[in-house]
Amino acid sequence: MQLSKLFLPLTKDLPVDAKIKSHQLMLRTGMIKQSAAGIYSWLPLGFKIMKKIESIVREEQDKIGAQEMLMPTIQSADIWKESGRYNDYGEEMLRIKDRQGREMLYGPTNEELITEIFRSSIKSYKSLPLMLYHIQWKFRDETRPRFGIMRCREFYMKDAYSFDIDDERAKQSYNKMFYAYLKTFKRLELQAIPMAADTGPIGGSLSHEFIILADNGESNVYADKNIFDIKTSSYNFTTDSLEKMRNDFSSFYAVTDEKFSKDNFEKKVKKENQIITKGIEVGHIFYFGEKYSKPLNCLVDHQEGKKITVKMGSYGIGVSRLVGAIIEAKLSNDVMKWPKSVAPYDLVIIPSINKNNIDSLEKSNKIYKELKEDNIDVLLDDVDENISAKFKKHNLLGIPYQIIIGSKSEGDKLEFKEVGKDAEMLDLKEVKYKIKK
Ligand code: 5CA
Repeated sequence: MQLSKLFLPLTKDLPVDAKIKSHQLMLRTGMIKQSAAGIYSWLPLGFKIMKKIESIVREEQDKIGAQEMLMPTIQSADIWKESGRYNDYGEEMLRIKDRQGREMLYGPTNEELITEIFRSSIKSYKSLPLMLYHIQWKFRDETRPRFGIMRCREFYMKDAYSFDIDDERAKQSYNKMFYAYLKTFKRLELQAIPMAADTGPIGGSLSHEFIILADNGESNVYADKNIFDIKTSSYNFTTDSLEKMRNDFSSFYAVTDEKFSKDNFEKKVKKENQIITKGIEVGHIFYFGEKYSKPLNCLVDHQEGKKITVKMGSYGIGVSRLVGAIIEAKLSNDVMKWPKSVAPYDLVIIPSINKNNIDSLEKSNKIYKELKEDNIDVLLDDVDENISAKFKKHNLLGIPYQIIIGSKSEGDKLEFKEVGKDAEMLDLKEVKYKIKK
């Protein structure tokens, strides 16, 4: 892509309510545009990054055997009345009437709808275990939408649902998701800590929030620092190993405000291991057994003609929130570096276009074509502005690798830089090797 053609409306004047660095960066680099309070359009740069995050989330769900589907954003109020949540959900739910006067709503989550789909299609225990997920927009009429897409009203979520015949097997499904979450966040180069959590309006007895440490996080975090040393790679996808993984995490104190007790913290965690900090919730998983399947009468035939109520869990990841969370974790001193797995481009070519360097754009164009032919997703900064303005802009865009075509790049050797590291002189073959590695 040539930067001169990219729809990238950079902003200099930030609204006063852009208080945290991710919100500011997303506006400055034209990733999003607010259309109403807590509702945003995703412009090409932001959308591309979010789609890459979504792909990683999807791949890790598929790997554990969850099946993707798509439910609508608009739901009928009827099933919510059956579960009893239509009243309980309160003002956070956006209620709508269609032209026939039927009560509808914009889904804040999908436990009811998925249970209805399951109960009308699955009759036998032989179809279990089953895990289904979709990645879809949600709406919650938050009282105070803030921090840009971090706490907004319309947001993009991966929500998965598990169906099992008994508690024990349901916990195995829970552990599989727990594992998939750790792997997902690792691929996003984030350190996410699972923490025992309250279940709120979703309900249930067992729940974990996945929290990323960040100064601007909304959650206060109290943890034993040893929890950061647990290596996900030391577990495998067997029932025993997954159970051990969850027990290992549970053996260390790690909670947010709702579960915090000063006495317990001081009793369980040695002074030198105590961490008190802030974090961002990027995922939340719940085991709630029969909370929805019972009122919605979701039964399967079991052996000897017995019918049993299915046991369910639900598992959310804030896909759009993750874009902001990654910025909070990776932006430092006004220099952004996207993790390679989700970077909007693999590499940017920055020519210094000025009178002394008329060849630089031509040379850049040649390199650009060659890299594209080799399937490297490259951005060419062909905008006519001075080099220091360009560097400033690219510090914010955060493309992890740069080729700078200026006085230093001579002959075959190109000035190549990985953001945050020293520049080196490489030929194009070496550049390709580095990018593809
Ligand atoms: N039904 C369950 C699991 S599928 C559920 O809705 N869980 S949740 O309420 O915890 O939301 C899941 C994830 O969505 C959260 O961990 C968070 O990352 C994201 N999320 C929740 N509310 C918002 C919001 N207002 N703005 C942006 N992301 C949000």
